[in-house]
Formats: sequence, structure tokens, C-alpha cells
Amino acid sequence: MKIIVAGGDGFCGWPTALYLSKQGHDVAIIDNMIRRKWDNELHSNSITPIATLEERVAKWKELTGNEIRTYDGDLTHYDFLREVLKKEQPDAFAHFAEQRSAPYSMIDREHAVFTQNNNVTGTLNVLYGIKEIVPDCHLIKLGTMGEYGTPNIEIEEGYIEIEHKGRKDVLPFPKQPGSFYHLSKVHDSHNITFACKIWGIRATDLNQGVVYGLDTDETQMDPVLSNRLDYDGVFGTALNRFIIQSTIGHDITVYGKGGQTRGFLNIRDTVRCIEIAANNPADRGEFRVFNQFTEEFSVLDLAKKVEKVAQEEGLETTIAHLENPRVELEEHFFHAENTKLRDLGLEPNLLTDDVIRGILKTVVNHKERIIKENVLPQVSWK
Ligand code: NAD
Ligand code: USQ
Repeated sequence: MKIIVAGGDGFCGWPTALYLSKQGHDVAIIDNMIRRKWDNELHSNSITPIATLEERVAKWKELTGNEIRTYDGDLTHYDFLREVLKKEQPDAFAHFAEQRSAPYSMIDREHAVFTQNNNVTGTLNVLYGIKEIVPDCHLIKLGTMGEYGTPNIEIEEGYIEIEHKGRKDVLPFPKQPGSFYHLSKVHDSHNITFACKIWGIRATDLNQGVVYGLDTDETQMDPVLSNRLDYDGVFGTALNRFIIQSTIGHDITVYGKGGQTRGFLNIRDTVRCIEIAANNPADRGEFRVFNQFTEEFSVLDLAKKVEKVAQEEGLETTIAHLENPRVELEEHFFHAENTKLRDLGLEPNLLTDDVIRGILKTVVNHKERIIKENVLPQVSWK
């Protein structure tokens, strides 16, 4: 299959591109390298040293003989995107290329506007590009579990059957996102739904939970193939941040009570989910939604798991309950369906103490790169 991985220089996109290439797919990456520029803007960095995209794909070719073509450009530039689609004629378009940090989107008006412009315009361009140039191409779009928020009922996979005043319908599940970033994903989902309906585009929205870990078999083949790992208060995510904090003797930063519960998955499952979606395309005109996570944890549960493993490894760490910089429920019901990917063959890599230990050992090797001032959260929702 010919697959474009947009955002293929990023945390989820890079290991996905390698994995799909390893499975024998013909892969091309689109990325405008803006994630690397945000590191400069925030005076932050990936804990793991990361090679340039050119070095990465050259090393991959050297090790496997497989070529991954790269296109340095911005999805919000339609002329650029059209040319790539014309040249590549992809069967599937895996779309990771968005501004994905909730705190970044909440810094100020400019960052909220940028996030929504970048994400919503980029996705609209992809929809128009598919319609115009490759109408049969399957759009595999990275959404987020955070589109749903934390309703006091079980979360379904995209749709819910509702009975109202004696009539029934299957309708999109209500969305209650918690940041301008998460809202951008809701706007994307609406635009994709509409495009599927009017143009017959085939699309799968993968409502992904929080991803942890960094390595896959492919990224571990050589240091040049290493994946990025974020820890700062803007781009770092819950479990990865906690592990990293424990390696430098920093308190584990639970925001508020820590009862915030989310869906989580290992990066090794992210790459597999994209393959499963690609191998089982949505029908023409179908807007299909999968909830892409394997386990649910509260933030405090995760902090306790990390604290235990860190102490076993001889690291001094304690859990701190910081004043919550976000506006969110800290104690709530959370349960979401996630059977569709399992039914198509996903075999989850679950979170064990050994998985935490493995990530922790990788981090320890690079811990001198951590800029300590970046660890505490600095962006307030208010
Ligand atoms: P990332 O920031 O590491 O990677 C995104 C990549 O997209 C970057 O390399 C960036 O340079 C590129 N990009 C951004 N805007 C672009 C544009 N307009 N044109 C071209 N390239 C552009 O993010 P990630 O963690 O790999 O997340 C990838 C996707 O998965 C995002 O859509 C995100 O919302 C979703 N997701 C991530 C997580 C997570 O925990 N990391 C969880 C759920 C969903
Ligand atoms: N949290 C803490 N301490 C921290 C960091 C986070 O308690 O140090 C809490 C947050 O307050 C929140 C929860 O952990 O309640 C998750 O926060 P996060 O930063 O790990 O994740 P989030 O902001 O939701 O965003 C991440 C990715 C985003 C993706 C989303 C999936 O950055 O791209 O869409 O996870 S989900 O959460 O399912 O919406």
C-alpha cells in the first residue's frame, strides 16, 4: 500500500512511518518541522537526542534497504499538498500533522488562533486534496479521546443511539473538550463527517488516548532512529512526565486531586493501530470512529505506579499535588468503549512495572539533557 504519514517527524508519526515501512508498505513523510521550532520557542528539547529527518531516513535505508521519501512542507499550503498527492497517489493518508499540546493552545490568544488555524485548515486542505486528486484514498485521522470530555455516562465509539420524545436515531456522541487544542479536533471531526457525507470520502477518526513510552522495535535499531521524548510542562504528557521527573529527584506533578481519569496506550500500540486502520479501510462515504486506547488510569494511580518502580530502582521521589493549572474535573466517572480495534486484531501492550522500568532506564541515560526549569507547568487555563 502507498501510505503518506503527515507529521512523520513527530513523536507518533516517526515510529509509525518506520513500522509501516517495515511491514512492506511504500511510505512517504510530509512534515514542516514545526515541532522542532516549538522546542526553540519554548527553550525546551527532547530528552533523547534526535537526528534530522534526512539523517533518520538515510539510516533507515542503510539498515533495511527501504526508502522513505520526505516532503518538507506545510499542510496549510494547499499548492504544496496538491503536488505531493499528485506525485504520490497514496492509498492511505495517515494524518498526525497538528499542534497537539493542550497547554500550548492555552498560552494566549495567538497560540489558540494558531492551533485552530493550523489544525482545522490543514485537515480541510487534506479533505479537498483527497476529493480533487485521490478520491479513493483512505484518510486515517488522529483525533483524541479528549474530544468527548468526561461525561457522567459511558463513552461510545463515535456514535450513540438516542431515544428522544418517542423517536430514535444514532447520532455523534456529544463532545465536551477541555482546551482550544481539543476543540480543534472536534472541529476537524465535524469537517470530516461532512466531507464523507457530501463527497463520499472514506475516513477513520482515531480518538487516541494519552500515549506513553517512546521506543518501538524499529526506533531501537540505531540511535539515529531514536524517537523524541517530551517532558516539559507544555508538550510532556502525564505518564512520560512522571517517569522523567522521578529520575531527577523531582516531585511527581499530580495536578489537583489526581482523580482525572483518561485512556492510555503504549506507542507500540499506536503504530499497530494505524496499520490495522490502513489494512481495513472505511467504506466510501463512511466516517468511522475508533477509540484508540488500551487501558484507563487516573493520574494519581499512574503517579503511584511510577513512585513504586522508581523507589525499587533506588530513586528518591514523592508525589506532589500541585494547584491544577487546568480547568477540569478532578474526580469523575470515566469509562469508554474500545472494542473496535481489538476486534480487528489489536493485541495490547499493557502497562506493567517492567514497561515503566524500561522507559525509566532509557531516560536515566539522557537525564543530563533535562532543563529543570521546564518541568513545572507554566500555562494556566485562566
Ligand atoms: P508531535 O508534535 O510530536 O508531531 C506532530 C508532527 O506534525 C510534528 O513533527 C510537526 O512538525 C508536524 N506538523 C504540525 N503541523 C504541521 C503542518 N501544518 N504541516 C506539516 N507538518 C505539521 O505530536 P504527536 O505526539 O506525534 O501527535 C501526533 C498526532 O497524534 C496529533 O494529531 C495528536 O493530536 C495526536 N495524539 C497524540 C497523543 C499523544 O499522547 N502524543 C495522544 C492522542 C492523540
Ligand atoms: N496531568 C497531571 N500532571 C502532569 C501532566 C498532566 O496531573 O504533569 C493531568 C492533566 O491535568 C490531565 C491529564 O493529566 O488531567 C492528561 O494530561 P496530559 O498532558 O497527559 O494529556 P492531554 O493534555 O490531554 O494531551 C495529551 C496529548 C494530546 C492528546 C491527549 C489525549 O498531548 O495530543 O490529544 O493527550 S486525551 O487526553 O485522551 O485527550
